[in-house]
Amino acid sequence: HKHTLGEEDDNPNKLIIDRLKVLLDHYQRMNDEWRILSYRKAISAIKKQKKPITSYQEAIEIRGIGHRTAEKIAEIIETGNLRRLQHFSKDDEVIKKFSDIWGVGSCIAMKWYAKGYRTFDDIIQNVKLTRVQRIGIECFDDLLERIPRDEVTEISKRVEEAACRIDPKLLCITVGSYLRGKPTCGDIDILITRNNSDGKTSSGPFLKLLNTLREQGLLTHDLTKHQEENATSRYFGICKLPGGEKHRRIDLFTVPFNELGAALLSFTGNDIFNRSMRLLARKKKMKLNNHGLYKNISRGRGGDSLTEGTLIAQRTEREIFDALGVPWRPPSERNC
Ligand code: DCP
Ligand code: MG
Ligand code: MN
Repeated sequence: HKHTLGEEDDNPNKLIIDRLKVLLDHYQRMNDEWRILSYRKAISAIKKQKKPITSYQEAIEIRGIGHRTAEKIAEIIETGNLRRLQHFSKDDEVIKKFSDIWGVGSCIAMKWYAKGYRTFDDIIQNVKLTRVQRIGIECFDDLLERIPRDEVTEISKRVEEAACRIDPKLLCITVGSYLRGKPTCGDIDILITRNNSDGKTSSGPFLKLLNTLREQGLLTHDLTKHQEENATSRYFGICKLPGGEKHRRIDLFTVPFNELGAALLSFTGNDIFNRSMRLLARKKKMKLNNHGLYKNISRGRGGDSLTEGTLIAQRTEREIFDALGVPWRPPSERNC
């Protein structure tokens, strides 16, 4: 439910409304249905008031405002603020910290919070964690840090050397923020493909590569489930340089050689640049994904494509830019 700006700025009770909205936001994060409803009702009742509310008594007389809300309104009138809000920001910090654990979303984080857990120790002692969540907690501090560019270069070199020893036709390209020239990276994203003029793909060597990197001790934890021979295109894991200090997130993708351009475009990012390219494709009745660019797409009301369309570009990024009618932009100019 949206309101025009003017409505709120003009309201004689703007301060009260603003403070109660902070409470509402908080309870929405906490999924506290009952309080969400009660604060929504209160806020909409106050918005209808033409005169400033100046006391507890005036507040309680408004339909939709109960005793507790009226007390809060009185505190806002008298002090200009609400003491409760200070506690809330601490609560939100806890939820934020929980949801920063790899494998924990905001839903789980709030569930834990609602059960009264406030620290990692609380969680470890009381929750049956998944394998991935345990890794997320174990490596928590390391994974919060960004990776210096030089270290990404060094890790990439080791992956590439191992790949080359397994199959000299494997091609490794470090993509993501690294390819866009960033001084630090959130993780290491490596695209792996194989020049398949001999008809072989990269999925066999990919599994071997993962095993080699595990044996070398470079890969320390797997975040993806056990790899099946035929579903091996994406690997999420954690790595550490021998003698290095920190665990780092690493993503490895293997793609068919003929799709390399589309894959490069997609995994180089950034995500905002990707979104704008895909939106442009959509406007031209095309579809762009990490496999290629397709034309003659008809879409349903929800925006889902109803037809497969015709593949028109996938081998190189330039082909895709050209087919979309977008001037070429090197990765360093895709930091939107
Ligand atoms: N990507 C995307 N949409 C997503 C996630 C990823 O389009 N929801 C693409 C664009 C990203 C690339 O994959 O640039 C790599 O994803 P990362 O999450 O690793 O993001 P970056 O490498 O860009 O940044 P960071 O330095 O945080 O890793
Ligand atoms: Mg990345
Ligand atoms: Mn990544």
